Amino acid sequence: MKKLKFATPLILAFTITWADAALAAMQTATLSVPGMYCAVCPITVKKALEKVPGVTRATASLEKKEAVVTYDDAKTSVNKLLDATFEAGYLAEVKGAKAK
Ligand SMILES: [Cu+2]
Repeated sequence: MKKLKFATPLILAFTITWADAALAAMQTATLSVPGMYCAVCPITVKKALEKVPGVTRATASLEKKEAVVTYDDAKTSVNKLLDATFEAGYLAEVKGAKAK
């Protein structure tokens, strides 16, 4: 599984510099998205997050008013995730981030 995730997207990074690639890791960030108020909101947020290059998985919960995003920190950052939700019309903030 891990090998599959790494193989395609990171080959270029590995080629350019090994050091950069070695620092790359899958991260999971939990974003608080208080502006979600109906059943469509989490879908909009999820789609916006999934469009960010480097994001491998995004889920959004109306109930919890949060989104959980798995991403490659060599390709994107929490700030870019927040930008993406903002562009979709939702202010978000980081609840927590951890290396996976
Ligand atoms: Cu809505």
